[in-house]
Amino acid sequence: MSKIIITAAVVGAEVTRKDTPYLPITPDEIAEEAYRCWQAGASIVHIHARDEQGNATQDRQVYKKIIDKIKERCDIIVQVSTGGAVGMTPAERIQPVELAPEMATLSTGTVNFGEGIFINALGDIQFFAQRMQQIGVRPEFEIFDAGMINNAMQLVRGGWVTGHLHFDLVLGVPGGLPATARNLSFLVDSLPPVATWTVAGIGRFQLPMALMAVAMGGHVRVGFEDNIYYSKGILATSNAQLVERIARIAQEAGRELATPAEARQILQIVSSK
Ligand code: KMH
Ligand code: ZN
Repeated sequence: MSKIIITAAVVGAEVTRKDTPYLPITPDEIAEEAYRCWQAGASIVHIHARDEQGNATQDRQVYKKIIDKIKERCDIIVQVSTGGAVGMTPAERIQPVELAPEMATLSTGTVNFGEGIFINALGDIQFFAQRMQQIGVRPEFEIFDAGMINNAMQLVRGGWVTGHLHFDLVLGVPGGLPATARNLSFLVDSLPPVATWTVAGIGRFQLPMALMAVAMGGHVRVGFEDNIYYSKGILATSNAQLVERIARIAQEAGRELATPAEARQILQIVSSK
């Protein structure tokens, strides 16, 4: 079986300190959490930024602080969010891409997102994709529902995205595709054969979806952005704890962990910064 890439989504935009006291918020805290996840076996860290009040921000300077502090500590691949939080404008959301990180997320469709609507109009998706292509940032397609794979392939056919294709199948968002084995299998079957994929199960579906990905040869995403619990009613005390568990299980199942350098090869990220 191929090596497995673990992505740690350490903060997100929605979780608050009221939900979990263990949420990293400041650049130092987020960088330290990324480092601990790297030590535990993660090779990608998916980051969002927070302002001093703990609210989601796409401010380029805050992202810069986080990225610089991560790079001081380890060689984990930094993947910035272009999703930001519901209600942000495309101009706000694109900011961290301008820092030329190795990767960024690219959501390819609009979806109900709990009480809100996560809006991704076609023109905006093309704008994000174009800027990533100009700057040399590898996109990870964020797929919240089946039609978003078609939208991603439309971007590929239109030349907005070139090179290796990598998908994050986000299952279990209220308003998106539910996290079931059948849905995961259906999405994976809908991808082009050359693509790589990871799965992000939301809430209590994080672990079962990750287990399926381990068995199916996919990659996994864990972390507080998607789930704050270690088990029913018991908060995880760090993102690293969630990484450690899936790293241990994956290795037991014969999936060696990809180092960041190996993940760069698998995802064909050319420039190692
Ligand atoms: N916070 C969500 C509305 C991404 O990072 O690209 C969008 C999100 C996706 O988190
Ligand atoms: Zn995110």
